Amino acid sequence: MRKVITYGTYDLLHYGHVNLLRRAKEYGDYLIVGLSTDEFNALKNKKAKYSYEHRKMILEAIRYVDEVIPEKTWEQKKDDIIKHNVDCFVMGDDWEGKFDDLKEYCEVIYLPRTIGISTTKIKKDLLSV
Ligand code: C2G
Repeated sequence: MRKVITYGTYDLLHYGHVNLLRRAKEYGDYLIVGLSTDEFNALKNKKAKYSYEHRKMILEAIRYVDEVIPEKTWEQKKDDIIKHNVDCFVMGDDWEGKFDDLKEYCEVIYLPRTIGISTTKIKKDLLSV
């Protein structure tokens, strides 16, 4: 079984997120999402609308997602890849190059972001309704 992993906040889940998850799953048979905890989001200077538990519940309902694990630190990726026997690490290309150190442990793929949608844009658009 070929295992893929990706990480993110996945707040206010939108079609850009689903597009990423769908394409990430094409690199294997089993997709793990390292979901940023509320505490880790604070380290990323992000405040998610939905709690970790609610963001996890929503992600687990996505057909491409096989497992959700907590992302608590920047440094855990290498350990996750080894512990879960991951073959491929996938992120959107806004992270291009940032995780190349993981090439020592698995394939590293950066996929084009979906243009025109983001959680920030959703929040801004709703404010102007
Ligand atoms: N994404 C995308 N297209 C968009 C928006 C997001 O492809 N229009 C991708 C991002 O590139 C990322 C994933 O969807 O791969 C999740 O996005 P975020 O929830 O914004 O994740 P981020 O805050 O970038 O957290 O350790 C890594 C971090 O946890 C990544």
